[in-house]
Amino acid sequence: MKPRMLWALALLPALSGCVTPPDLDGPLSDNVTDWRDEIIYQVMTDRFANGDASNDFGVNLADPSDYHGGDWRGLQDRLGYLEQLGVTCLWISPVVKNVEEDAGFSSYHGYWAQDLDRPNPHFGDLSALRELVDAAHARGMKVVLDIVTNHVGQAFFYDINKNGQPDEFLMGQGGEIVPIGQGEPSSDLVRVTEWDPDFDRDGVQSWTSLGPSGLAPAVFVHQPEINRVPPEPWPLGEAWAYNQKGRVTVWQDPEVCGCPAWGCAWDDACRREQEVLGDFPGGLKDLDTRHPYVRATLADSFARWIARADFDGFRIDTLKHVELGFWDDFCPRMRRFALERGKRNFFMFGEAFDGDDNLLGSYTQGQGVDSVFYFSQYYTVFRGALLGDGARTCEIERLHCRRLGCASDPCGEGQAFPALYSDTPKENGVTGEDGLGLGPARLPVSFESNHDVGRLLFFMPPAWTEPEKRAVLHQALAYLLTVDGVPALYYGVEQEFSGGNDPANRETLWDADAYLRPVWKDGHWKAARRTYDGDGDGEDDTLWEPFDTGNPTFHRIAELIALRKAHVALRRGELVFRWSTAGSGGEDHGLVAYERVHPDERALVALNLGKELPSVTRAGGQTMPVGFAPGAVLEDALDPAFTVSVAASGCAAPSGGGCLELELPARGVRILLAR
Ligand SMILES: [Ca+2]
Ligand SMILES: [Ca+2]
Ligand SMILES: [Ca+2]
Ligand SMILES: [Ca+2]
Repeated sequence: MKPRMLWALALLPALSGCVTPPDLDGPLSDNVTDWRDEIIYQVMTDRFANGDASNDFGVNLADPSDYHGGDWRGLQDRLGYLEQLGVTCLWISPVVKNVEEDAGFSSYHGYWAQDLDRPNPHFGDLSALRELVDAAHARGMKVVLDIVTNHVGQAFFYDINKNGQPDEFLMGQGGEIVPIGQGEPSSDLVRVTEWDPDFDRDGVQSWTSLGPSGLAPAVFVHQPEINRVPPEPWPLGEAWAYNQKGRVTVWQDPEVCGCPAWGCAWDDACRREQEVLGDFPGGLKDLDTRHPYVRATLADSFARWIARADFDGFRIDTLKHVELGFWDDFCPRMRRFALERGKRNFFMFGEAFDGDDNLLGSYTQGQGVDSVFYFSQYYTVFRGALLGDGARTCEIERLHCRRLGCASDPCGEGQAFPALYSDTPKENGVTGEDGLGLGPARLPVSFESNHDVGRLLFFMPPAWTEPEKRAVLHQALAYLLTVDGVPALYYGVEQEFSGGNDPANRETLWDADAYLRPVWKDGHWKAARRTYDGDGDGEDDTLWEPFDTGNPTFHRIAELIALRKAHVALRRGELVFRWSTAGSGGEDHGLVAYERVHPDERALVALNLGKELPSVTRAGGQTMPVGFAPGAVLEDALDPAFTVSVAASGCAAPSGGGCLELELPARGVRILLAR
């Protein structure tokens, strides 16, 4: 049967229940003026809000690895909450039908695709999804869909011993097979699971009692009770659609590729081969994305989701596990599809879970993604500088040098920095308000946490008090919402969630238990509802409610977003560093300051990352050069009682600018605008 006929058949049952099937060729809405104006909010749909009990099958709130019941209807019901926070764009979990469960875990996160053309019934039907997107658009909010092109769920096993069954056994160096429990454990025996065997560049090999027996057959299974059935649409149910090389092992063992203990270089050929062709951990089967039929199927399936639900962009999973050439093919197809239906500025940002700007920057070249999820910033700024003692804030400036280029090293240790991120707009790519294309270097998607890393509060030292932790969280949010690019918040940060690594960082927003904290009472620890000072009397006596909108962090985020919306400099201004420190100690220890410069206005943001002492922009008798004219009075947008004047001398001022001596308390932040 021809692929196109199968697609048509696959669509029919999925559409039952819809009043009107969506017109896949009809016009789409055009919603985005300039992506730098947007504030993304990442929602894990299953954990955000439960608006429809009728889809609560397989739900177990007590188990963090099970479905909890959140759905598109619930999200739609809570759009007012998000509007109050101020976010302008939802990024929702993958919507496609998944394998239900695997090894005791469920697919509540949505990353275990089984059918790319049908919605995940836990989240609702197609009409519920379309209603959510339409309701968001009616409020001026955009919706970005999370997609995976690299792999599907655990759909098949490799029948290494060719007995037709999925097995787990021990195997010696010579290929000898010893069933579990019937052999002596020895160092040259390895445990093999046919669901998830280790990487073999020649393809996963089979063995029989007679010895090597060629490629291990990929055997699809039929377990409809957990929806573990061959993936759809065609050819995703065919073995040849997969690379069949087994699970990437290079992460666990630096010696696999003969690399040093700290790991392989980003462009090491052996590392790249494993990352691109290996199965993703958890037995997620790697698609042969080089095959033209596979490419066509992925492009057609995801384009149909744009048409069905009127999405405004894609967040693309596992970017570095797909060959670079794929993105040069896939992304232009999506841009063309959206543009032909009247949707300009369709935005695609990719996730390469890696702190190396060489690697991240490589994805911004050519005609691939419009932007990347800014992992190098996450490690350098949020996990590094903000949680540190304030030493070497020049590393923050260096981060931006790697992206945009710098003539000299801000740490004073030598060389110039070439820009590693492309500043060349894509053909038919996203533009600013003036219609001119925006290159990836202008659009990194910044985040302080996401569903794959622990919450920022989780990583803060236990010795810090609650107010100290909150101050650092607020510094992080101030940086996130005043730096250039596109900021992305992870749901729950506004409720001060503090979960650790997956799944603890995927708290259930509507569940009162997610708002508990341990308190010492009557001689032992008890779980009690968190409280805060809601009326300003100095006592933390306001009970923290689910979807709380009165707590200090919800309030601070709303304030920062309102500032970003009100000041074009904070959204679209050039980023110019004014102050950073290269060593520890001294009166300027811990200070970092940057200006956002726009033709219409400028803003100055200063943070003291030091945890003990106040710090001042003065070193060697020189103060901070700023772009504001001498005599200008600057006011702190977060604390209007604070003002400071720009001096005519005291530094090497830029043309038209002046000098500023600014003191900040430990963990302090100021956002200064001309009064
Ligand atoms: Ca539900
Ligand atoms: Ca077997
Ligand atoms: Ca791959
Ligand atoms: Ca109070």
